[in-house]
Amino acid sequence: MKKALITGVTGQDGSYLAELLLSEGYEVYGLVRRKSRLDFGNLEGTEAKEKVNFIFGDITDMSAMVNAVKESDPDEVYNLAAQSFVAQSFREPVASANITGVAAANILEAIRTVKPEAKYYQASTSEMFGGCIEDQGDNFTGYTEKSFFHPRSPYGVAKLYAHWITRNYRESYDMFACSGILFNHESERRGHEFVTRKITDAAARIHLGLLDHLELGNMDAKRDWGHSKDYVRAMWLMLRREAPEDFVIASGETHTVREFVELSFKALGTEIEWHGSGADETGTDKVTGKTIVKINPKFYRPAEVDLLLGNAEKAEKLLGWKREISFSQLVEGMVKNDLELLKKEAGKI
Ligand code: NAP
Ligand code: F7E
Repeated sequence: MKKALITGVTGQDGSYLAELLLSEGYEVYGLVRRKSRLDFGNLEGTEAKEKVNFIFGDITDMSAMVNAVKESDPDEVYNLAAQSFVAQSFREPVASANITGVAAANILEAIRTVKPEAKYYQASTSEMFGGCIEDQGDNFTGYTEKSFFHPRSPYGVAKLYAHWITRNYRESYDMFACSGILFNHESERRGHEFVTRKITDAAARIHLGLLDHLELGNMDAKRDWGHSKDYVRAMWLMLRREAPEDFVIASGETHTVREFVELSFKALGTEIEWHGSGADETGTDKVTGKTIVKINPKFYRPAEVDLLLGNAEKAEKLLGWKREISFSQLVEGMVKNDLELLKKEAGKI
């Protein structure tokens, strides 16, 4: 029986990855932070929670990571733990650097000293590319493993450190250490602070009469969105290879935040009409004329990632990876899930 250690097991990806590895017959160990209130995040209420062996520790603590590797004796280590919210990284640049960046070295060093033959996966990100239109030039067909990096947030800068230290351990110590450069991926388990879940939750609330309108920042930003379930499969496939290599994982489509809003409301039978531009833009319900979307500049970022589009050709060829959940299925699934959750909640009251 193979053994895997997952940091960030309570998060969106960590919970789906734990379920995938358990279904593949792995013994799964999950690193959990000590909190004042015991909380297993996205694993709460799942069958996986009963099967995962939890180890308490913080990835910023080197000794905790040595203990975690000793206790789990893993064949594979997936480092998914991070301060993963880009907007927050502008408010907490140093904490983000320590958790999202430098802590990767704690884990790599723990593996090197305790179990150097263990395979390591680093959760790298499309944020490292930065998405500047000027960088992309004409005939841009998407970022690949060979594209250059230009991170536009403290989060992106921190992730770039983790990305390079992973490559450095591979080249210096011949360790199986690789990175998946994953583009945005969402799901019914996405945190409510991210734009997709904020939109699907608000659309469901507005539909049920629980919220007046939704407030957003930059609706022109474009993202390459996929489903987390498809993306965690790619992580596992990367560690099944004979030799470590980095891979871009993306859907190959890009959509604006505005399109995500339109599709979310459409899933509930509401068509939106847009008026004005910039901070004055509003979205109204085509039938009732009521304003249901407004701009609030407080959600703008000091530096924005304008357009993300990935090219996952290498992963498709060498890993046999293909996404199975389309953009419209992703949006509809998230909206329906939020509607059900809110109805259940209302039933309880
Ligand atoms: P997420 O839902 O925010 O989960 C982050 C996880 O990290 C949580 O389990 C959190 O634990 C844990 N964590 C945070 N700080 C920690 C610390 N100091 N010590 C130990 N654990 C800590 O993130 P996600 O969306 O699943 O993403 C997984 C990874 O992929 C992250 O590294 C993210 O940066 C990266 N990534 C995500 C995307 C995406 O679009 N989702 C794209 C590219 C890369 P708590 O439950 O205690 O908070
Ligand atoms: O923002 C715009 C915002 O916070 C997406 C993380 O998983 O993916 C994620 O980072 C876009 C940005 O995700 C609001 O300005 C407009 O352009 O959902 P987000 P993100 O920043 O792309 C990458 C790949 C990761 O690695 C990260 O860990 O939406 N936007 N209005 C808004 N964003 C938010 N959050 N809230 C708004 O009201």
